Amino acid sequence: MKIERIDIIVTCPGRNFVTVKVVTSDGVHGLGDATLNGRELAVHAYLQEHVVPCLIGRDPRNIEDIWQYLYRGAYWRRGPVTMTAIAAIDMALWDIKGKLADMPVYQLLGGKSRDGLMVYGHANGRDHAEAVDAVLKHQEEGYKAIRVQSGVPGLEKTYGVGKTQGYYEPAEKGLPPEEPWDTALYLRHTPELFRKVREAVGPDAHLLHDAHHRLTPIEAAQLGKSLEPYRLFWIEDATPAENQESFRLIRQHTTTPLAVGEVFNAIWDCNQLIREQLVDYIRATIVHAGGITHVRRIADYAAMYQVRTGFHGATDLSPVCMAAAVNFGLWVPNFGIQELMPHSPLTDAVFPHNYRFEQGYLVMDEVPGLGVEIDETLAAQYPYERAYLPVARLRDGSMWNW
Ligand code: CS2
Ligand code: MG
Repeated sequence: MKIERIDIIVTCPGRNFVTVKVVTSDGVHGLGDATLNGRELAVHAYLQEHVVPCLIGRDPRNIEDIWQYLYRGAYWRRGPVTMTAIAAIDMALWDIKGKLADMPVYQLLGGKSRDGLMVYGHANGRDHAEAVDAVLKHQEEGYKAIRVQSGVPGLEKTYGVGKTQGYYEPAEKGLPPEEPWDTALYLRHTPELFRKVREAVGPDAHLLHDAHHRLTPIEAAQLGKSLEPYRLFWIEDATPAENQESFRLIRQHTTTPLAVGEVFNAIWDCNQLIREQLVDYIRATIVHAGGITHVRRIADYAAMYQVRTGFHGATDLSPVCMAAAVNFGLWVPNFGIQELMPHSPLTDAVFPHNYRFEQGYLVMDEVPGLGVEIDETLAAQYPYERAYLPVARLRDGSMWNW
């Protein structure tokens, strides 16, 4: 059996997605998500110009050897573009292997460890009242875990608060929008937001919050400490994690659990964080961290230190990645939680998939491969439109972390 063709499908049903389709000489095909929000065409070019020529004619069943070939053979190892490209090929090869075996990928990994994945939804509000309403709405919809983000009085815009309720897509067409940031205002108002939310939602709901890389370590420690009365499930991206050691300072001051890793692309990005148990959940996701083959290594390493998975699941990860994440989450023993920002109905039509939301969990049937397809005719109707994630600046104009 040989890899006969590799198509790279770029489509923009409301936002850009890049999808790899690997076609074998036996007519079996597999899909992989290659979407890197704001840098989509970099991955497209990496695949088209540097990966595809090397894979035509290879045996698609040799997943590990192809992974090692693409990782070691690049010479210039790691990085979001390289590891997203490798991830896309890897997902597609696992999809093919599942179809050949007539099994879901979770069976190939080791079978089910659970019947469904507990997910967390996004409750956003321009102010605290709207945020509380959004949390209660999510609770009514059956979510057991809810991420809460709200506007900050005195700040025109902030991360996580969309123009409309429910659906939040940060990338905007045109050049990167600039958003103001003021940490002091955020630290002053966030505890009050969670006091109101916890009071409204009761003691059982899992509440999460994303600080989105915006705090220094001591500010993150202050936030974690101030939120302890509201017993969060986690604070995510409390501080930029290139300096893994910085989480030691946060840990010294607060017991609020910490999650990190959606921008990670290799096990080395989180080696110290896991080994020193500086975090409680690792968020490295299948599309940006080298695919199922590499994320499995991260999860197994994390399990040795009682760190659980909490994969990224934003709207810029396509249903192909989400299908892979559901297969992975059904198997992985140290599963923690799965993020779920529902895609738009149009995106779901472009990517018909088997996973579905039921009473706070993602479940899927026993379908071969990843359980997702792409409607290429519909996809072709939505050409790529360049879009960027925002940038953030402090009041004095200094560039900050969006
Ligand atoms: C966020 C993402 O979902 C999250 O936790 O951090 O929405 C992130 O901002 C986007 O995925 C960036 O493309
Ligand atoms: Mg995040």
